[in-house]
Amino acid sequence: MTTRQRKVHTQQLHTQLSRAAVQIFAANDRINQILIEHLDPAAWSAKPPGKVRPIAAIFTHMHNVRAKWVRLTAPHLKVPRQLNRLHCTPQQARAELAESAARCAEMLAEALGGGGGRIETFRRDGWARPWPVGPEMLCYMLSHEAHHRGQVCMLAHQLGFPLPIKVTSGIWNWEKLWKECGSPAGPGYAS
Ligand code: NI
Repeated sequence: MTTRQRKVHTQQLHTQLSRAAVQIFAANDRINQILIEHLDPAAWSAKPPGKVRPIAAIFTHMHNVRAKWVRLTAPHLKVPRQLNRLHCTPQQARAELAESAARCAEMLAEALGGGGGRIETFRRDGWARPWPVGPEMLCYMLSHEAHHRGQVCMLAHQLGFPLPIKVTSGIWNWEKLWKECGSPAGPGYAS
């Protein structure tokens, strides 16, 4: 391979990675949207036993953490506004999560696109050591959300409002998620 071919190949990989990251984060947010949509409204701010935050506070936390990632990592993008856990309705949470997901997707596209972007490191928190951009940042972001979704599903169950099976199994239908996010060919295909 010549130097030029290698350069082209590297750029192709970056393009592929950044496109996939955008689709993956969109599908990830689609799962959040499905959960909120099908959650019994009574479960939204119900107080769980013990020192556990209510479901509303979990989703506003997820949004606020995304806003922090964007503020610290890509301040040149429009930083999403913070949500108040006490006054946020499910509808507001859905709208604001869609907004912060779009910003995160923009951030990922720029960070992983290889060259030309302004983002060189991922700063997950003010106290944390920044990481050079790469697939790790995407994995970290997804793990955070999946962790909290697990809490939401468990809390809904404990509070007496279990999510229907079509929802808990639907969030694993990745072909459908991809389709709903505008990628009809499904995971792995450039569509
Ligand atoms: Ni968290």
